[in-house]
Amino acid sequence: MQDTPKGLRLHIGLFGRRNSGKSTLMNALIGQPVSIVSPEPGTTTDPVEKTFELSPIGPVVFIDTAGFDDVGALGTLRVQRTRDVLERADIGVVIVGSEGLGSFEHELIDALCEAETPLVVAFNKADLGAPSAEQLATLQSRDIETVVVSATQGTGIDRVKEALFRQAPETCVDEPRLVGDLIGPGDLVVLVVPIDLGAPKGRLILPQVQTLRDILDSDAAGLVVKERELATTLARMPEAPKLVVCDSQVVLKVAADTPSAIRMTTFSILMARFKGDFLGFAAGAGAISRLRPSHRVLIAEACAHHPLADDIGRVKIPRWLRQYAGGSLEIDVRAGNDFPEDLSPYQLIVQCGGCSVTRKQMLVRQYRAARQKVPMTNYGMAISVSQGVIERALECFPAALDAYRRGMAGD
Ligand SMILES: Nc1nc2c(ncn2[C@@H]2O[C@H](COP(=O)(O)OP(=O)(O)OP(=O)(O)O)[C@@H](O)[C@H]2O)c(=O)[nH]1
Ligand SMILES: [Mg+2]
Repeated sequence: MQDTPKGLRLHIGLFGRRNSGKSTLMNALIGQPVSIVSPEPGTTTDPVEKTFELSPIGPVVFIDTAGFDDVGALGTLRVQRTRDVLERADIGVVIVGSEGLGSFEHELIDALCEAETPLVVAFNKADLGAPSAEQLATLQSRDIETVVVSATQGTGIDRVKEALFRQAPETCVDEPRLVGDLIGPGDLVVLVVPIDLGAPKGRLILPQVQTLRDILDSDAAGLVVKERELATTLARMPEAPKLVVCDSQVVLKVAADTPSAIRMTTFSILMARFKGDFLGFAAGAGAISRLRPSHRVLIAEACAHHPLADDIGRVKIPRWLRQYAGGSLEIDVRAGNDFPEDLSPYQLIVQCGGCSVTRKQMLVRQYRAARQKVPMTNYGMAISVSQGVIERALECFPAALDAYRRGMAGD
């Protein structure tokens, strides 16, 4: 973290009236008493900056500021400093104290909105009383994210972090390569693409196209076959390919037809790495082995597609999971943005590949599951587990294989 130049870090400004609890909240977010706290209004005079590794965003700078309602000659100067921070913050947190939303908070919110700076409104001091439902609703109707916290009690702090992550620009999240780091110039990769009823007419699907593109970007060569032609194609090749990548639905056949000396994996596994926290998904796949009858599973689909008769998320995966658990499971399916706030009733979450969501959106979901200690995996990994080939498909990712095994053990 120390190597990241300060200018490249995301700057998160904390704003609000005097005594609203800005400094207490900053300390709670960081987990250290960096900023001075006191019951005396006007404790923070100059902006206090603290760099921090805010997982999973990465390095950020929190900036605590003087109260926006400060008065007097000195107070006016302090407010000016706070306005400077308001201008340079990448994200603003507006902290509302016991007085509720008033003209100062509205001024701050409007200034941030006008500058198109993403913001989160934190209703603090929840231990002293719940915020007004009407005020919460007003902000929500403006699409402003709200969080209820008690900075002194430490409740809701993770929600603030999750909200900050959601509000952070996409550009602050590094995107790993799809396959580029597994292959080199001149290598050959075989892609196995089943053309079944579920395949769209006349084209390939996005993960397949993206993988092909990454192969070309790596100055490598890609060969595309259906699963039926794989064995003869491999037998005909004078040199073994560097990697075989297949659709999860044919993973069993492809694992059988690919000699063990050749590395193989699935598009879903590559996408899990590209789109989310790969090790988290692998550990979640391990947790499938801990499913027992009557456990509750959430199937999360990122988009609201029209389900097919033998839909993967609604029919196939639930069926496999029930077989795995050896009895009936309670399975809830949620589509689109309907990802529950409270995940604690679930023993497992199985998320779709997420071709329609960004990496950041996926990481936010995984963060929410992780902080509630609910294992989360994705469709492709779940399928490879159900087919008994997950270990083979993770061989080229030793850290993920290790995470999977730890997930099985429940570590
Ligand atoms: N009950 C309760 N008190 C809180 C909470 N957060 C902060 N306080 C108290 O509110 C007072 C002000 O907290 P600060 O963090 O110094 O507030 P501030 O917004 O930084 O204030 P200035 O620096 O003066 O602008 C302190 O006495 C805190 O202990 C909370 O969640 N619940
Ligand atoms: Mg302060």
